[in-house]
Amino acid sequence: CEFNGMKIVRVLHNEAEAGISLHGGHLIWYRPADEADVIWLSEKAEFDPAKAIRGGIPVCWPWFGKTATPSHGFARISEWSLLEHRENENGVIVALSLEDSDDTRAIWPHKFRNILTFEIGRSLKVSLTSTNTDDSPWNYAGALHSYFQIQDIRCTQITGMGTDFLDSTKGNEADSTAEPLTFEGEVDRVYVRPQATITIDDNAARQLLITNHGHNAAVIWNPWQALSEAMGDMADNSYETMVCVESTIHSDQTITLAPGESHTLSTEVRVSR
Ligand code: TA6
Repeated sequence: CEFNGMKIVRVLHNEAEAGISLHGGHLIWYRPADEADVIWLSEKAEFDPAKAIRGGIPVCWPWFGKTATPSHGFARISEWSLLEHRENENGVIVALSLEDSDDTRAIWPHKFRNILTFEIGRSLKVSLTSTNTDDSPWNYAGALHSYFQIQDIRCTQITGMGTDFLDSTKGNEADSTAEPLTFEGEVDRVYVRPQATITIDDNAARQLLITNHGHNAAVIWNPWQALSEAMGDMADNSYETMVCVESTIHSDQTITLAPGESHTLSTEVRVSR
């Protein structure tokens, strides 16, 4: 169906509801039955085919950050195709695909196939399988750049990120913190040795358990007040109710795929009380 002029797949199941935009292969909401939203979507999000949607789960691929243009790669601003949708005993499975085209090869000169699978039920699992369909190896980085809905960033604690990180607000300077991680200002960090499961303690009201696979880093981001005010697609105080925790293949540690090889990056989230 349509949502703000975009084609989306809307999932309505007794275990959960979700919306997935074909623009970007972007999950824009996920709500398990009898739960508040798990994924944050900006109230000022722009649904423009040339831009990434602010919030949800953007797919950053085949690079992470501003190492090239467009920022965070082209996957999050590409039109994905619906491959299949079906039900199993846990909920609904939706799969999208994105393959190289003249447009993508003009930006990144390689052949590829990406399959993005969403498993929507009491938990949400997003898996991105990238395959080299070319005749020579290529490297890639990326992230499932999940924005999580929280009650109050000042009352949020995060564990499982590990201690060592590169600080993107200080030119990637190496630093470390003790756990749990709390927030008093802008945070933009690449944690280099995260645990497989990261926990967001949301104001002691609920925990979001995030389990990642196929990653080699976890990024955490909250823009805080000044940056939110500077962004046209975020309300001034909206940083208070969001935090990004990202299953990441870091640009310093790209993954190499030989012809025919595949790799899967995934993230799974479930609510615990
Ligand atoms: O993942 C953190 C980050 O790379 C930040 O540096 C910040 O810029 C954020 O992503 C959002 O990037 P975007 O290109 O969506 O504005």
